[in-house]
Amino acid sequence: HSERMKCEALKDRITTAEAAATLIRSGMTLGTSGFTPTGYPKAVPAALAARFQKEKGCCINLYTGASVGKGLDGALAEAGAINRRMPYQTNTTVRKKLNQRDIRYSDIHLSHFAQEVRYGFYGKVDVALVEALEITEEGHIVPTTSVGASPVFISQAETVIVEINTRKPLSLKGMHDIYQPQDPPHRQPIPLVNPEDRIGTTAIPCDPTKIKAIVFTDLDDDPISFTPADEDSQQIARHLISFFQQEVMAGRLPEQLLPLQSGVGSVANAVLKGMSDSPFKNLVFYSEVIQDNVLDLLDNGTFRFASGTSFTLSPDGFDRLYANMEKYRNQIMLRPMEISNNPEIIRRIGSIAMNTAIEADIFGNVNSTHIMGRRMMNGIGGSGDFARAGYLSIFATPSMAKGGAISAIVPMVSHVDHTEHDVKVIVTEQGLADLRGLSPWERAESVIENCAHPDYRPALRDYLAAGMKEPGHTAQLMHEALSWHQRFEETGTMKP
Ligand code: 0RQ
Repeated sequence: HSERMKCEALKDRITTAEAAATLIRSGMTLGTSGFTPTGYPKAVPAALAARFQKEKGCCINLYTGASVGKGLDGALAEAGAINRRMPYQTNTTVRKKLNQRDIRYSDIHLSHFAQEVRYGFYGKVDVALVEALEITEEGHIVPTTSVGASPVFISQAETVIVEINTRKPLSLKGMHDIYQPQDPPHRQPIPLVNPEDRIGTTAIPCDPTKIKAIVFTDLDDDPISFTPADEDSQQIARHLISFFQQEVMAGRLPEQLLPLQSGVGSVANAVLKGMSDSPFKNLVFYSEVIQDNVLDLLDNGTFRFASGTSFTLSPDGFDRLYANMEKYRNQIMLRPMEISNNPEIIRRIGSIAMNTAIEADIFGNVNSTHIMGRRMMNGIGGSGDFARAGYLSIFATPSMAKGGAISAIVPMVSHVDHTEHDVKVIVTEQGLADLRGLSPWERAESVIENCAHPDYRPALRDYLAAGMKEPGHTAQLMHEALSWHQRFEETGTMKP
């Protein structure tokens, strides 16, 4: 154990997962490591969920970086033990329970979440539970395959529990860059000017007296698999690449573009994959998650550097990373999500934000979270951080869902995550609408003619024509705006 637990004073804190879990009691708020199903604690949550299964009626608030593995939020949700959940999730049991209003879920911009925990907006964090590669001589904590919100949980919590995961190779050490901003009104500019800049430490500072339990484990993260890109997604990627080429020709983007951000989901994956077939080389990626296709893009020279807050890799992807650490060490950096998603940095470096919409309306508002206005899918994640502050903010979606029964281009979105003021470009497999500088009715024409599926274009044109007969600025029909969603709920299709 001495190779990974270097702090002499903490030797007597090494214990079992069951004993460590007794430090977490009903009514507490637990802040854990993990951002996407990687780098989250596994042994203590399993012991905790088993205990809560037996002791009925126990409940905790669970805060994480973003989504985590099913052994953490899924197992606790199955035990009926989650009261509040923040700030993002993708687990099926959690999703079901929050849509039944059994779990109180607050869907928060990821860049806001970390600082607002520090401001005390969400109450006290009783226990921070984090996965680590090692504990240093000083008692500082070296994270594993994600950083997420661990620095803020560790700094705020009274009690820290560390799971040292021996399955994660020590060669990951040095890939992290931990920096925590000061609080207002004395906040200094974050000294990150280039995406490659190292501005912090390789371990998360921690007062060692707060570390009450250390558990050794060798449990694996949940395996992640990716769906291969379908034809629609590949078409979206082609539209985007030709848009970037036009922007370079027009002098609005440099030849190496600007740092790219890519969201989660199958469409976002396909877009990144499509960059491999583009003429662009030596690009920089400043985003949240480093997926398998980012390794591909680094290997084939499309990217020269990638910054994120987590490695969201398949088992093969991890094998590749670990086998080539000396190469990737100079090309990849993991940061706290408060930095990866920080609007100050995103605005400074001029990020090209590419995120996915569930639906978009003809005026440019985007819904990324709610199905039919009511049912929560995942959450806003970091899409809003990048969309508002980016140089360009792009939203992609296939033009139809559910075999054509749903148009992803609607008169009015059933929930708004990204407003028309933040959305610069909408792209579907049909084409791309560049909304910059357009009036509401010009935007509507562009979205209908470029992005909507031909099956739905006539009905959208009729809607716009009727709206234009009403007085006002935006051609919206109050009595019809959500009638497409209502029709779907009543008849199973949005088609008239
Ligand atoms: O339903 O699961 O029943 O098959 O929605 O749709 O096409 O598989 O989309 O995997 O790309 O995810 C926006 C959810 C897209 C994701 C979203 C149905 C469709 C399917 C999923 P099924 P796809 P993707 C930073 C960036 C927000 C967070 C974010 C997301 C399911 O990208 O969560 O961007 N984004 N974070 O059939 C009804 C419609 C629909 C619809 C699709 N219009 N109406 N159902 N579906 N369109 C990253 C982080 O923060 C970690």
